[in-house]
Amino acid sequence: MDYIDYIFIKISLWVFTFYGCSHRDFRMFVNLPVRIDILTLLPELLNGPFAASILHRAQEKGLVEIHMHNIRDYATDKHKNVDDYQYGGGAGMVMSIEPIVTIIEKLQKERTYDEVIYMTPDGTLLEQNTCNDLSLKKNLMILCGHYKGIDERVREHFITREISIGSYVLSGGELAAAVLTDTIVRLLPGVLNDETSALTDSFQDKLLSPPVYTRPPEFRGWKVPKILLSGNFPEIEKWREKKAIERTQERRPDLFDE
Ligand code: 6GU
Repeated sequence: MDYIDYIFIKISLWVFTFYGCSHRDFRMFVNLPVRIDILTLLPELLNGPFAASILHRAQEKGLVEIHMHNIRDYATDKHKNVDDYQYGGGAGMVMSIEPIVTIIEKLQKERTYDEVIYMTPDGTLLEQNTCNDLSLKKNLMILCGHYKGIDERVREHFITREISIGSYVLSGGELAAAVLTDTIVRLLPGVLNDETSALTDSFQDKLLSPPVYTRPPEFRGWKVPKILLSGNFPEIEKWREKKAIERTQERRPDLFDE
């Protein structure tokens, strides 16, 4: 059944793309929840982020299913070991191949995965275009690394994408997986109340967002820019664009280079 779903989705995506429909239209049309399976040694680290706010609501609405799998449950020895010393010597443990492969293959028997993602500091730096791309997929598997990382053979034979969330080192891939999941889920149609709001995010058009204000119009003598109170929407749009460009030039000039 899942395989038939998959073929159906692939064919409809071609048809939609052919007729120039947006991917959001497509997602509305197939109306299937996105499934994200997270493989981790520390599921408790992820329960918090998924139990609140937008990620929680998206699950309640049936727009996304997030399934957590504890890699330790798939350890084969009686001590439930999931790591071992690295060949060749050196400090730090390496996550063993067997428990990880057992769970990946078990899941792959149940459905087809569009991507098997490994969260790692030496992966490709996460950018908005990757989030956009992943938000169009149906089944995603995310593997969180720990210690010195995972046995390289898992990466060679199972991983389709390796992602880092920045040039710094986290204790494990869990927080990075939470970041990645959030960036994907908020793009699914129906997740955000204001459907256009994800499209006007910083980065969606390679620009940072302009400054925003709300009431009161004056606080301790600090005034909201007059133009925003003018009701002149074409001029407001122009002002916002100018500010967005200024801000990008000032803070992230690299965004203009790409
Ligand atoms: Cl994905 N994992 C770890 N452990 N550290 C990171 C990271 C990922 N991205 C940036 N630093």
